[in-house]
Amino acid sequence: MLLTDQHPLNKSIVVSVLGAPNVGKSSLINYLLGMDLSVVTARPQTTRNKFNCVFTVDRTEVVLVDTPGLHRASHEFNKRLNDQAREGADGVDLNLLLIDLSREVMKQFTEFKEIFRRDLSKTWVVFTKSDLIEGAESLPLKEIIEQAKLVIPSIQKYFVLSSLKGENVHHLIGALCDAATPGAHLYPGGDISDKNERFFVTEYIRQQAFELLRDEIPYEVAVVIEEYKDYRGKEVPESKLVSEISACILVNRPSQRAIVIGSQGVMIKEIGVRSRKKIEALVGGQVHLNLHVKVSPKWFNNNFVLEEIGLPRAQDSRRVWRKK
Ligand SMILES: Nc1nc2c(ncn2[C@@H]2O[C@H](COP(=O)(O)OP(=O)(O)OP(=O)(O)O)[C@@H](O)[C@H]2O)c(=O)[nH]1
Ligand SMILES: [Mg+2]
Repeated sequence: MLLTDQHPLNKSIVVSVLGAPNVGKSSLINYLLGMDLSVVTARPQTTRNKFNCVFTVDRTEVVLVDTPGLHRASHEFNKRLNDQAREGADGVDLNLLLIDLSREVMKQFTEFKEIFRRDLSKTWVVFTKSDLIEGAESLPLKEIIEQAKLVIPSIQKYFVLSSLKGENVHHLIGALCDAATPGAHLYPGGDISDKNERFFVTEYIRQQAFELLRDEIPYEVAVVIEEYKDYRGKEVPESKLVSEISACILVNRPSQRAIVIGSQGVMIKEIGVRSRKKIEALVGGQVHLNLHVKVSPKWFNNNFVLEEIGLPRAQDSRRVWRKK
């Protein structure tokens, strides 16, 4: 789109949000968006796909790219997560590298550099979870940043904030708006993401599975949509019904299927009730959600399933098992 199609004072910036798992990438994004769009849980490796989302301040559009946390990976599935993070930084104007203040700080820079395996373009460091550290602003962060620049030379400045409390986030917002350059908005029509509702439906179901299930089970769960009927703008069978959705929760082993269903179906019912609330808030109306559980042994090595859940082959992918 030509700039002349839009307001002449429009500005835009595309910003990746990078860092280790669980440092608060999605939480910061949700705070900036002012809504719970991205999935947040207390577990690491919650986010599995990179996606864009957008907020505007006056005439400035800020496009944020949420990414999975970069981590050491030997399994095919984890390699694909890391590749999503690397791709999330492709072609952006700026990278935000999030560093969790409640964990060892320098290690996060060195591990990031080692796993990211590329040179980062223009980077700002965002120290997160400042509410967990007493006197966070009096920490020797300038010195830490000087050391970090030896590892990642493209670091330009840093922020210290808490997405939980909203402390200091306005400094980051101001700086992002200042760094935006004149140009057309990439999402002029009011869209808030490059992913569609189906994607967020699977995310919200998986979020509940992450929160309600224990041990390794959440990591061996994937969600795929089987049927998605959207009645908006159509003649609807029931006046308030917006969509009818059937989704399948994939698990690795039969014993996990029994746990996800729960005694007399209580667990799957709870996952359904909780995720439906979030889905209804997203689509703005009543939703029928039909969930079931399927055993798909080693789905995390199955190229078809991985592609279905938006994780294409990574550069360092191995040959993976294919279903005949
Ligand atoms: N105390 C505190 N907790 C936070 C803050 N930001 C995030 N958290 C918590 O940290 C945990 C992880 O947050 P996420 O936003 O999911 O982290 P992430 O970096 O997106 O994690 P992955 O998607 O797994 O890579 C959640 O329990 C959040 O509530 C913060 O500013 N303060
Ligand atoms: Mg996340």
